[in-house]
Order: sequence, then C-alpha cells, then structure tokens
Amino acid sequence: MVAIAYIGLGSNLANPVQHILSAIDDIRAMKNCSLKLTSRLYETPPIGPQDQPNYINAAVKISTSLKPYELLATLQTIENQHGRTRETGRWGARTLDLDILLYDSIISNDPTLTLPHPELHNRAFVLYPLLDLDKDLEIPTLGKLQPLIKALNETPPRIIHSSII
Ligand code: A4P
Ligand code: MG
Repeated sequence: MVAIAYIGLGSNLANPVQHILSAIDDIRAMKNCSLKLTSRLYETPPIGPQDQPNYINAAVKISTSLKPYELLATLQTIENQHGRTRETGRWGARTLDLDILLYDSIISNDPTLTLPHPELHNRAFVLYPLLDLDKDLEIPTLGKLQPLIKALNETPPRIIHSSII
C-alpha cells in the first residue's frame, strides 16, 4: 500500500538553507519513498524561545510504502545525520527538524506520532509551504488551508528560494 505524506522541514543553525536543501536530497534518496513535490523555502521568525535565529522552513510531498512509524524513524535518522542534538529544549534552535505533517488522512493522538501534526494550524511556516504543494489540501479535522491561514492573521513569511521540483 502506498500512502501520501507531507513532511515539514525546519532549520535555524549552521547554514540552514544548506541543511534544508541537502535534507530534501536525503528525502529524495530514501528507500521506499518517492519525492513528489517540494515547496518554496521561507525565512520565518522563531516560534517559541525568541533568543534564537530565524528559521528556514519548507515542506515536501512524498509517496511511500513505509508505515507511519517507519517513516518517523527514517526521518529521525536523517535529523541525526545532520548533527541534530536535543539539548536546546522544547522549540529550541536546531540544525534540522523533520516533522510528519500528514500521513494520508490518519488521525492519531499518540505522543510518539501525533497526526496531523498538532501545531500545524498555528504555524504560518507550515501552512504556506503546504499551500505551495496543494492549494486544495484538506487537513483531517481542520479543513482547508486558506481558512486556516486567514485565521492566523499574520503577514506571509518571506520567500527566499523558489520551488526546487
Ligand atoms: N512526534 C509526535 N508527533 C510527531 C510528528 N507528527 N512528526 C514526536 C514528528 N515527530 C513527532 O520531537 C519530539 C517528539 O515528537 C519526537 O520524539 C517524536 O516522536 P523532536 O523533533 O525531538 O523535538 P522538537 O521538534 O523540539 O519538539 P516538537 O514539540 O515537535 O517541536 P516542533 O513542533 O517541531 O517545533 N519556529 C519557526 N519559525 N520554524 C520552525 O521550524 N520549529 C520549532 C520546533 C519551534 N519553532 C519554530 C520551528
Ligand atoms: Mg520535531
């Protein structure tokens, strides 16, 4: 069975643009996955602790035969390969963060893998990249992207790199 998943990418340490671009290549090379679409890259102010650099954010759409927890483990391996440490506390600075935003229309409240990603609707840095990928995307329990973006009432994040594929 092949599923469609959306992955959010974020980085704000050690040349973030390079981390995001090479993480996209890592996702492209993942076994049992096919990279379908890549969003533009955005520069976004940090959510959470403010004493950290701006982030570069993006999102990608993949098709995959990996099960949700297999996909999570594979993405965590890529985070680790990018020198990700987990000492900076919740929402602290990081070289690479890969979040599963959606996996088909699965809804899960498991803290190890919550789907859709629990903060998705609160974050311009997630909603705008998703809009690049599919303007008609329907988020389970939350609805379409445009009303979610409107509800945020924020200025759109700055685009720093046009679409890659
Ligand atoms: N986990 C649960 N659900 C998921 C999911 N859907 N995808 C679990 C990925 N992981 C999920 O994650 C902590 C645990 O979440 C994992 O063990 C996994 O089993 P983590 O990556 O180790 O830690 P974290 O990322 O610091 O925690 P958290 O709460 O996931 O943070 P977020 O939500 O990722 O936020 N500001 C801007 N502008 N841009 C950003 O990208 N990112 C964050 C981090 C804060 N502020 C930001 C940004
Ligand atoms: Mg994370």
